This record gives sequence, C-alpha cells and structure tokens, in this order.
Amino acid sequence: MKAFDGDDPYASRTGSETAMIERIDPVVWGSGEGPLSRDELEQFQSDGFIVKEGLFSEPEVSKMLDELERLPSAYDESAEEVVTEPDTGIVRSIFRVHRTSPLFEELSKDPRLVGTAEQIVGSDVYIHQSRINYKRAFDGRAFPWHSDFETWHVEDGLPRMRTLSASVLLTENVPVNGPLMLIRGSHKFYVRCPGLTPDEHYKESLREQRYGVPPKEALTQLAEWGEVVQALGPPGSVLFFDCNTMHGSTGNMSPYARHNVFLVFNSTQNRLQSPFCGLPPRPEFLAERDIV
Ligand code: 6CS
Ligand code: FE
Repeated sequence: MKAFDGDDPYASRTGSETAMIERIDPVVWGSGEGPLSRDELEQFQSDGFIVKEGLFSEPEVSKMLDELERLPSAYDESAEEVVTEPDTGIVRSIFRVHRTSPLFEELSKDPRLVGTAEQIVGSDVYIHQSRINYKRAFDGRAFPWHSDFETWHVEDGLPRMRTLSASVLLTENVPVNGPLMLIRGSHKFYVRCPGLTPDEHYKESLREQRYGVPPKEALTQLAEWGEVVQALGPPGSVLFFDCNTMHGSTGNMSPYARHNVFLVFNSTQNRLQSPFCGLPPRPEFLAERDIV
C-alpha cells in the first residue's frame, strides 16, 4: 500500500480527503465524420453515453451467445482471466476475450464499434480491455457504483479521459435483470475516492470492489444534477459510454439472463503510463500495454 499524489489532476485514493472536481478533458475529442450523427454525438457529449439499437443482427448475436457459453470450458481452473463469484463459484467475467476468441477478436475490429470509438476520441484506437460479463438468471451478482476511469487511472496509469466502452447487449436488457445503470452527466465530474489501493487489489476488486468506490454523498449529488437511468434494449444493441460515466448494476434475481460483452477502446494518443497509485501495473489481461 502506497500513497502517491504529486500534481496528478485525477489523483484518487491518496489517503486524503475525497472531493469532486470538474473534468479537465474533452468528452468528444473528434469533430470528424463517423457512424454517429451530429445529434447523437451531442447526446454522448452531454449524457456520457448513448444506446444504439439494432447494430448487430440476430444471427450475429446468436453466434456470440454460443461463443459466450462455450468459453468457460476453454480455460483451466487457474486461469486468471476467468473471474468467479466469491460465494457460488459461478463465472462472473472473462477478460481479454479479444485475444482468446477469434469471434470476439473480430468484434473488437468491427467498424460499427471502432468507427464510433474513433469518432469520439478523435484518433486511432486500440483495445485497452475486453471482457464478457455474465449475469445468469437468478444468480447474477451486482456491480457497485464506480467510474472505470478512476480504476484505470489509479491502477493502470491511463493518463487522460480519452477512452470509452462499448457494451454489446447479447440478451435483452430489461429493468428486472440487472441492466447497467448510469448517472446522466456524471462523466463531467471526477470523484476522488477514499482509502489507499491495497497491493494486488484486482484479485479482490474484480469480484467485489471496495476501493475506488465513491462516497454516497458524491453519488447523491451527481444524481441530483443528472438522473439515474438504465441502459435497456434488445439483443444486438450497443451501449457506448464514456470512461468516466458513473455506473453500476444490481444483481439478477429474475429468470432472464443478462449477458453483455464489453470492448474498451483507448486513443493511441493516450497510452498507459506507470499506475498513478505508485504500485506495479496490473496484469495485461486487464490493461493492454502493447498496441497490436
Ligand atoms: O477493474 C477493472 O478494470 C474493471 N472493474 C470494473 C468494476 N469495471 C471496469 C473494469 O472492467
Ligand atoms: Fe465498470
């Protein structure tokens, strides 16, 4: 455990006071053409996310679902990429699927995703992280509120907010099966979180995050300025969201599975540095350091 501050504008988990500051980076870096219309780009800019329905066809989705069901058996028990729920041992996430599955590798290069990512960050992009989040019927567990950027900055050395996630919905995301909840407009503020990052925090945080969790007061304030919304849609929809948009989700006690695959696109102008917490970087299955 180590405190590290210096003059990092996005310092967090430094052991000092928590705070909320204004974002210093643009949200939309590009002004060029791309798959999103002017209005959609403006919506992304002001909300911090956008849902695009019908981006992937039914046959494409069903191939991806088959792959999602096949993948857990392709790893042996000690594989770090496979994250299981602490209580039930059920698979919660598989990371780095763009390297291990040809189908998801293809998805990571799909112009429907890459074109939108490039349009938003205004440069070429590469995959910073990829994962499947399984949320099984009845047994899927929650993800508490967080900003991805906070973790990626502190633990991976992602310098600036020039990164976004594309979540491809592989089952219908409905209000009752634990869809992603986002706070509209929260991406414009950065919450410095309490505590100090423990060594090898990821081993615990991927199951249950306890550091990088914003104080309830900050979440209440953000929700007062914005609004908590659910990202809903039929299979084949894609949720694009800014790396700093506050989000989380509840467990899934419904009889309907909620499975999504995430690709995180980072600008090639925003390469990883040393982690801002001063600890060694997390393994590459969580944060790619080599651009391919
Ligand atoms: O630590 C990470 O990188 C991951 N954890 C969360 C809760 N969201 C983003 C990311 O997949
Ligand atoms: Fe997240």
